[in-house]
Amino acid sequence: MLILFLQTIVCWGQNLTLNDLEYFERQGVNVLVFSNSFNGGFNDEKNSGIEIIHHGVRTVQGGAVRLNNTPEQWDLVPLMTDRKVNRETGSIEVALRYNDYDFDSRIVVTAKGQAVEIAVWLDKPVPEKLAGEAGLNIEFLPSQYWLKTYMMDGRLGRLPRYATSQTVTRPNSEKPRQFKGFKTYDDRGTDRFVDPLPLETGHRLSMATDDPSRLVTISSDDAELKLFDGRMLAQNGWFVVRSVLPTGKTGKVVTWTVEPHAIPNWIREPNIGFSQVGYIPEQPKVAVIELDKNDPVQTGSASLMRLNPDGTTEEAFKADVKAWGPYYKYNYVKFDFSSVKQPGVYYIQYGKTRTNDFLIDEHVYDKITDATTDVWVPIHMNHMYVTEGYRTWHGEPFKEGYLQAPESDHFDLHSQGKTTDTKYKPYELIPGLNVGGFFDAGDFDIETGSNINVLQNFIRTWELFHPQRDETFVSQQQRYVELHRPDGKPDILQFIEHGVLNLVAQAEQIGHMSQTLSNSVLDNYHHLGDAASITDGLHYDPSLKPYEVSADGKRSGTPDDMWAFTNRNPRLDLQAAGVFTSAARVLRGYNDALADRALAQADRLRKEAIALQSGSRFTRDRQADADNDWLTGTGDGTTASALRFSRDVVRNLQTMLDSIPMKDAAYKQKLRPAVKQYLEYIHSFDTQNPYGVPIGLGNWAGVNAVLNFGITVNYAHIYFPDIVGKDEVYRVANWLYGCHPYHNYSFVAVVGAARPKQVFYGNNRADFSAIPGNVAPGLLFRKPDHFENYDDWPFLWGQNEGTIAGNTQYVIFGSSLKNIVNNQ
Ligand SMILES: [Ca+2]
Ligand SMILES: [Ca+2]
Ligand SMILES: [Ca+2]
Repeated sequence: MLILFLQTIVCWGQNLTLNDLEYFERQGVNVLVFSNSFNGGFNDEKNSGIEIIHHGVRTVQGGAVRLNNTPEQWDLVPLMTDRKVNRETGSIEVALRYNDYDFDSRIVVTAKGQAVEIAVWLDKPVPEKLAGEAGLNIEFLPSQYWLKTYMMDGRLGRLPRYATSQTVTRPNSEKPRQFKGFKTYDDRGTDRFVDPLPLETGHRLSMATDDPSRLVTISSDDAELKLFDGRMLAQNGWFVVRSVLPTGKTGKVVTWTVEPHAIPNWIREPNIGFSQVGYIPEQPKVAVIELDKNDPVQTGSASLMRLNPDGTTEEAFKADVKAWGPYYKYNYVKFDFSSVKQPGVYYIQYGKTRTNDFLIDEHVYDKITDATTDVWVPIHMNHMYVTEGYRTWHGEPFKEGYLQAPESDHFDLHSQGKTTDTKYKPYELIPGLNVGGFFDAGDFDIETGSNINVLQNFIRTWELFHPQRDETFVSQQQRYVELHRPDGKPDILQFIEHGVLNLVAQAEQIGHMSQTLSNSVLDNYHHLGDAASITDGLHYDPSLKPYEVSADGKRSGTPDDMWAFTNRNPRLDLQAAGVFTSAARVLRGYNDALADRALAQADRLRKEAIALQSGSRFTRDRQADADNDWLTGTGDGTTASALRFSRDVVRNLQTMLDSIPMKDAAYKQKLRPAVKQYLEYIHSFDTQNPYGVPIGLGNWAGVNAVLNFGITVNYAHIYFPDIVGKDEVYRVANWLYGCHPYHNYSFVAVVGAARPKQVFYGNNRADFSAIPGNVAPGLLFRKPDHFENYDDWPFLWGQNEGTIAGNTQYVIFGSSLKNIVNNQ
């Protein structure tokens, strides 16, 4: 009792302190102050400002001066113009600015015992336009707070699972400007916007009074606290606590005391990383165990337990774990059970932590690409009705076709310049584009570059592996796709045909490749639901009033038609020419008419693109052309002998490996030094991080780089098994299927027998669901030392959105891995 008592005293005495990484820390609590800034536009805006990592989970973010009760993705964000760390006062000060309103503020965060004080300072009063709109906000992650209790000034309430609070409407003139002047909402001609009303108002708020791991108390004597539900406006909204800044005042205008509760002596449970898909008997099997830096158990042994078919459990193997060392905020040890080769069902036990079960079996990799090719890809076929059993995934989208985009500095990184580079006038219908193509990702545009990637990936898959798998019915004539209904045609050929149909139509109708076929208005860009209902299916007719439909029922005054962004990019045209040449080769004998159309456009685009860009970029673009037309042999591989730097090997080895089948033995021999260099590159990851793969630190997590790495390792092994041994090919599979930081779930939806991730940023994300076969970007890095992949909150695209380019790249990775495993 005495010892417990003393420990409690020690813990109560532990204060938040400013650490070397410039955030406030005590055991179980990290408070970050603009370690990550807002971006404005493309980057996810739910990743910035003042953030709290609470018992290992980043549950609070968005602390900043904001201009809305519940800011959406495209509401204005403050620009951080300065950040000062003052170690003497134990405080961090940031200067924030809204250029649109010439509005500056400062936020000073100071450690005060176990709490932080967050204060807003103004040198000039809030501008009149923002009076009553500018406020200090902070946001709480709904999936970690819903169904939990809160208390405001002694009044209790429960945070709702679904947004059901109240709203009012206000004149649009009162709404602060949104990103580039766009609007996230369709006001149906009312000229009013929706504003949520608070769930509660007062001066002392406790969030999650029923959960010590999530309990945060906020109090303010000088300002009123309001609690809002951001999901009233947007499904990806968070719970928001806000104090409106007073008008006409300067100096310290709002002061909050924020105290995140810390569970005494809290230690994060070990995360045992292993492959949820399982292992084949002969492969290396190493679990990576991620440990809290305060975890006293950094050594000891782990066991591999076997679940026998008679219901008994036995210890199959036991060994000491080996220390790897620290990597960012955690420590890592490894448990090597490679010696266990007996097929069976196993789990890992380390201390009190046991994993779910997994297989050791010859066939664990046999089905790793099926969900992606049979389910994810056909669901992303645009301009088709797509059905599966009793369920319709979507009707036929965009029946009204695509209009020529006018000049626009647009969203989603798109733009249209002053000229159209086409024979069409702005807003004129460009005929014939509503055919074929694939939805980009969690959104529904046809991103031309990504659609070219899809074709490259499927053409490579076809030419390397000739997969005859037929699980999908595709009728271009009926514009109808049915999953799990074989139609006698290999699905991959049908996907290639579908991709070519759109891209060739672009070349024929526009004269060159579009940048994108995308949404004209922001209010339908964030669409969640049936793709066929994004637009009304009627041609836009500006002579009609908004929302009016013509007497013949074919036109409407609603400006919802999609746009084609048509500024000419010869480099993109060259890429398309390359892929058209390859596609024609594949489609010959399957769809000769389409193969002829593709070849005709390839020849024309190539000639025109080269003529358009004489001069310095010519050589580079010829190389791009060769990269993409990878099997035609136009890339002569001369770069191989000129390789001097290892970064060239990393970048170019795949292209050179792909050229081997068309080359002589001497060419392959010339590649040997490059492959040896690549092996050094592979091994460099063994010391860079505990997982042995390239881990990205960008705002979009690094699965594409990991897949690229995996594909190159696989081909280096296929062509040079004496240099790159077979053991290397399992690195990326382990990472994808569960051996990674944060949690041990498979990053591929439904793949990973026992525990794939549950939620992804697919177009069904509002249902907290996934589209099978999706590959998550994975592990998102938040500065300065936190990796994250939410599995209860799908809405952060940098960690949970799958793309057509990435998911078809996964098909190549998976196909090549299966090929290596099954041809042993
Ligand atoms: Ca897009
Ligand atoms: Ca088929
Ligand atoms: Ca329309």
